[in-house]
Amino acid sequence: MATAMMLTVFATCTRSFATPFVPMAGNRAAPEEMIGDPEINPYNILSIEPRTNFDIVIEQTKTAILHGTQTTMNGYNTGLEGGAIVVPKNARLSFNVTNNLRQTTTVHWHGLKVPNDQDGPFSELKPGTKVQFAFTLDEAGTNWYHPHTRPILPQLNSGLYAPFIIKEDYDSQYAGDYILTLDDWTLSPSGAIDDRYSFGHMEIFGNVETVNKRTGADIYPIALKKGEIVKLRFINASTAQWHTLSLPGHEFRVTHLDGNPLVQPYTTSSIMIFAGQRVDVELKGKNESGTFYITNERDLGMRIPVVYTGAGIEMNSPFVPPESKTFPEIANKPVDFEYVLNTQMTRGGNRRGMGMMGGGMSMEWTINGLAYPNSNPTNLHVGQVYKLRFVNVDRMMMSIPHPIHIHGGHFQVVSINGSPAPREMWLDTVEVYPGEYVDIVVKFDNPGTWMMHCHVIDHEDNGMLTMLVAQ
Ligand SMILES: [Cu+2]
Repeated sequence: MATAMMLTVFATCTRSFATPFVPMAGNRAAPEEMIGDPEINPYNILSIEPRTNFDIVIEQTKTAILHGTQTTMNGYNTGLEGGAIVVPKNARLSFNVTNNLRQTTTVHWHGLKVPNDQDGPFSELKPGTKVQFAFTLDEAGTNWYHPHTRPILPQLNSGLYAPFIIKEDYDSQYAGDYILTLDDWTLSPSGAIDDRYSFGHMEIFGNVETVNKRTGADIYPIALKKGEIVKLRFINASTAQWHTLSLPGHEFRVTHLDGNPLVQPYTTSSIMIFAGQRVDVELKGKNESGTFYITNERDLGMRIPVVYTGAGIEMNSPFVPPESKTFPEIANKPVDFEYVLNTQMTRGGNRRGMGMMGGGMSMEWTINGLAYPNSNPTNLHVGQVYKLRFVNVDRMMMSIPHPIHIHGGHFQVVSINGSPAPREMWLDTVEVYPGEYVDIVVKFDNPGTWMMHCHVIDHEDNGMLTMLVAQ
């Protein structure tokens, strides 16, 4: 009872979020002279030739996120930095995956439109075993891959994620093409990943933030010349945290959301990226010298240096916007299925993370009042267009937007709180703010049982997951 009252008292207001974290000393930005050579950034994939075959080894690694410490983590080894995969579109791809961990895992290709049996969540990979995936992708874009073995939180939090880039022909015309995978970690002073996830500890918001698993002055710089345009591919691999990124004195031109090219690209001074989402932007050089920093709303080490290296040749954007593919008459189409997102107290259960409340009680996150595996699947027909509504009625303490992710393809965001979406937006993960609702339309081209879940992994692990069964 006391706990329930506390939750009510601390109910949050829409779009006004407390961001609790455990501050950690020694993680502040370093002076400018400590920035590395701007010409050296292994996450600049401009010169990386796309390949159709990859061997992926899942293994334990050690990384010095904090100076003088070693963080034991897990990772994908593909031979490219950070386990990256860079492939061409319209080619038959194959991936030979070996699990060298002592735990069972799965590989999910987030954002890729693949046949259901290649999607990954149901293909268990036991320790010491191998599995092969093969598929063809006809759309370029910035995606990523990560485990989907429930509970997902410990594996994703252990650093098990990597970028998956399908290159477009014109990407090679940029002056640079950078992958920037964002994450936050709860690290002890010795550098160990804090794996307790106890309620009140609030692991979901870490105390160290990283770009490509590096923090502060260790983050690789982006080299830029006046007049040139570079492409920046942001991926949010955080299990819950969102990042609002800006670069003083500059604007971003957003070309892709969740890997999908925008019919109408737009210019903005800041981008917001929720767990699971990707945002591709163009950045044009305005100066010949100086260093600027892309930062987010916190001071936990996410500072990406943009280093000017002189005057370049004035460039025009190579980006080619696609034709509109919006479904006809979607604005007036009635809602086919509604999903009410909420939290509730429950007794017992094998809950982890934020779900643990003590006293035999735990929290669960629900869709239409039910937590997975009790949630009701939705039956759909392949090739038919459906309008889905997500209503976030969650008013509990620490209610945060639920980024709802659907496997198996992309959906179009039609409206937010009844107002038309600001532009034609195709996503695979859409944020639904507390007290708000979002309408999307989706059409499955491939049959199968597709997951739909919150990409705040604690919410997913504690119930906010259901199935869309396309037949
Ligand atoms: Cu959620």
